[in-house]
Amino acid sequence: LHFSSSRLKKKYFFTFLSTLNRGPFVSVELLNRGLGQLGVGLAKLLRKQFGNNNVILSDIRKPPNDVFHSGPFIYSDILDYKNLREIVVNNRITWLVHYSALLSAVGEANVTLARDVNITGLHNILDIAVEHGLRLFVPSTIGAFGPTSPRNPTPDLCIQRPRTIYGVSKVHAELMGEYYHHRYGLDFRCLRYPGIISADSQPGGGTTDYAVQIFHDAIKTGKFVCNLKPDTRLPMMFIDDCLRATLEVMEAPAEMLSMRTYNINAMSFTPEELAQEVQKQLPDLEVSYEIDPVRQAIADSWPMNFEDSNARKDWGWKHEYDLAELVQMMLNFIGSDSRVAHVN
Ligand code: AKB
Repeated sequence: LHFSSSRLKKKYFFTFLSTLNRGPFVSVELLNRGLGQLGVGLAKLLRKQFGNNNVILSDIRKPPNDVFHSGPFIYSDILDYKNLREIVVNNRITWLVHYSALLSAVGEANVTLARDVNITGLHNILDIAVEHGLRLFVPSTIGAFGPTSPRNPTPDLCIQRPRTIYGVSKVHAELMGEYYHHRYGLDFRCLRYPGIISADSQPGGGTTDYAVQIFHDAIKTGKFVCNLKPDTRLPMMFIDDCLRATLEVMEAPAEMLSMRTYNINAMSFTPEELAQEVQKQLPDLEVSYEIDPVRQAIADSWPMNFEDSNARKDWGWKHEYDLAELVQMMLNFIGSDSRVAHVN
């Protein structure tokens, strides 16, 4: 019905699904929210551009009602290869966006589950993509670097010896994707995301979560307890920039890509700098620090600044949001949301 132009022939299959019900240690809210924000956000963007019915979301859990009713949704388990194949064939899928992963902090608490979802899940996706000639996007992260990487700034190509299962699985994804590209001609594309800040959802088990939580707490209670030291500098990005970058690299003509895995960046700040920027709008905000040693050790091994000149040069990456605009957007969004909640 909708296949009148070649553009509309594309179908995207999102696997931002989780395997939560396999592990007893993970809170459903944490993992699902963390992954959902990007998958759902990207799906909205793609649906706007390519039509609602051409973008299929999948998960092993029923998503919130607004997502569930906003377009096609299919139950699917990343570890069930036959089911993945069935979905791809039955829906004539041509693009695959693979968001399934346990993030850094939650992964350290559930290494076996993280290994299953992040590594075995990726193997299934790679095989499906090669078998069916799909274009594949897999996000990577600043977490793919470690304490022996240059940290300020971190270039695209350098030592990668991460110390988390999340980081190890992401280096594995980068290398496997690139290997399948060279070996089998797979159209694999990958961006290393900084900490992504979104107002749509609660944080989801990552080390950069503090930079989302501060906005919720600032508006709800006027008090924020930060689990990283005040001078911990990490690269960050507002979600709208991240989603646009993802769509841009997916659409970039292959000849523009000199690499298959790119760093992307927008800004870099510390908890102290973020708190000061929020306090410009909410001067009564009280910030204190209770350091989480696991998250702090992870953050101390990650890039402080991310070097993304290759993305800028090759396919024209350009961020729009700096710290001040990010804070404004987050406060507007969460503020208006909580006012609506109060009225209701
Ligand atoms: C995390 O903190 O684990 C993620 C990431 C930077 O990949 N937000």
